[in-house]
Amino acid sequence: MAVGVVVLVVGAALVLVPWSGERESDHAEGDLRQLADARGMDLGVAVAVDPLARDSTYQDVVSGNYTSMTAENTMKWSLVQPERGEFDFSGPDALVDFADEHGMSMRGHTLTWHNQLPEWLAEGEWEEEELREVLQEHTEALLGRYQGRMQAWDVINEPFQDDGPELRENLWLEAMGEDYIAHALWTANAVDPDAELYINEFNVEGGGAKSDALYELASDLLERDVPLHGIGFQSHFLHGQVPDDLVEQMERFTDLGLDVAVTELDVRIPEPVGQEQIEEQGQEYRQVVQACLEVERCPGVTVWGAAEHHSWVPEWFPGTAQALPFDENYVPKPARSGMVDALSRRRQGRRPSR
Ligand code: 9MR
Repeated sequence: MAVGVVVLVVGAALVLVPWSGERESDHAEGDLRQLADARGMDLGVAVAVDPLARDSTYQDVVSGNYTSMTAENTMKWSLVQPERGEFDFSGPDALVDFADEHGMSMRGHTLTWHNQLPEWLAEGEWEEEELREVLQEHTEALLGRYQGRMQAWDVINEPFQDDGPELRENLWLEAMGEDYIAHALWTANAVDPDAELYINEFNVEGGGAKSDALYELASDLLERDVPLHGIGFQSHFLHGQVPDDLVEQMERFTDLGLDVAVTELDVRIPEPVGQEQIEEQGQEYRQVVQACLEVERCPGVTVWGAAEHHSWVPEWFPGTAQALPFDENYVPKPARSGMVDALSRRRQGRRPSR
């Protein structure tokens, strides 16, 4: 086997990657999209507007491997309503149209969050009633525009503090109190009654105090008949730290009657990234897809980006890289094969087709 060294430019860093000339034939090939469809599972990818408009390889990777798309940024508040009452739907329209043209489903991301808010909203001093009006207008405009075309919406994004069980002190909480969560879900449900409504969170995939707090919140909302349908396990993992008990953690929530989707999967590897870690990462992707297949109410897994050069990881976690199933040349990695492998395994008595 020819083993060389390829110099990759990852962000600002140079990374030496031992590269196997036969690596593709070493791993499971297969039509990822077809396999996911056959297993009744959504396999999604977060997409960005620019490469989707201009880069035909990007388009092929997205539509050739995945069954579903999430808007990585373009449906966020700062881009949709940059000034109060002024909406820009060019990006969201492009994504939703692409999904329709390619027979893909869409997850909407996101409605209430503390990040990527326009200045007028982030810096305003809001009384409860006025902020409710703002949320109502935005929900009607955004969710209303795509009503019937979105499978799911992340209505509540990252409601808890990064590492803690306390609710995050965002502007929604400050103006409306804890009930902003129920209120946003009711508002979204009234506008798009067909969409599955989610709370999407990170650092909850392996249990712990934050996960317990999310569990309490979800239980409380369901007891009050609030329209909450699913929990998103974001799943931004560090290589070597994919939780072993992912299935149990998901089932804790599905036992409440909720769906649990993996919504933002990536597995970042500390540099220098070698072939061994790339191979191990393949098993980690396999593990996550397999976990979703084992959990009856897991509708699917979404990876957070089409290829390395579109990943948020190198910029946000300097010193780590190669978190996705395709590299910066759109070459599929063992991570893709790991997903193929999980989807190809015969299992008994599994999911009814959707
Ligand atoms: O991937 C997104 C990146 O391009 C943006 O700069 C960033 C801004 O906060 O948001 C990223 O997406 C986040 C997602 O919306 C919510 N969960 C965490 C994701 C990674 O930061």
